[in-house]
Amino acid sequence: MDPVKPLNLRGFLIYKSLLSPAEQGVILDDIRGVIKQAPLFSPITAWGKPMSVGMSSAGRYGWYSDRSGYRYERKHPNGTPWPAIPQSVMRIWSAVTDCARAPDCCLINHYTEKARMGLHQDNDEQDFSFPVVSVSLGDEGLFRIGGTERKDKTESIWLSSGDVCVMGGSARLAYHGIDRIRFGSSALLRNNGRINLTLRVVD
Ligand code: MD6
Ligand code: FE
Repeated sequence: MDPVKPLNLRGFLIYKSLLSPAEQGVILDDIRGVIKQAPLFSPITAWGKPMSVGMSSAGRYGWYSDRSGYRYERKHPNGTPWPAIPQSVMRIWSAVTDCARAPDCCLINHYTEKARMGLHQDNDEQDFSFPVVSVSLGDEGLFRIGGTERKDKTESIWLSSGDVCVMGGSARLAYHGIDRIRFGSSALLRNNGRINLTLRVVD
């Protein structure tokens, strides 16, 4: 892991191939361990529809959604505390941010062939001066980036396995989403698909 000058797309800093295949393998094993304790589930949106993306979390908080809205919870829906964020993932945060604080949530998003994530802002956290760091593993995902208003113009970039993206500063509240997955484009996951990790400081 050797962060060189990132690509800057509207304030989103994108480190292409920051993680070597060996590093990706270690992280994936660690995430599999997390998911064993805290199985993936499909959160229900405020509109009552299950999301197409499977989710779980590690850390003091996990992201959760149901008909009462989006929020952070201390426990998995099965009633157990979220597992700790693996060291292999914590190291990425230290490599690409200069934050004194460690993240207290690692949200795990799992995409199968038809899954997508609509344009959204990450605004359920308390202090937007901390960045959100995202890690892509497995199949490529088409990442759409806009501005701080939903109507703002957008542009897209394919995120590949091992890419790391930092959303901070003026981009912290920018709209973004995943339009589609190039299913089968990576051999990292046994059954294909894409895993995205996002690290956040919550409270
Ligand atoms: C994804 N990512 O890449 C979805 N959020 O699957 C996000 O929603 C995201 O990539 C905040 C910061 C970076 C991200
Ligand atoms: Fe997001």
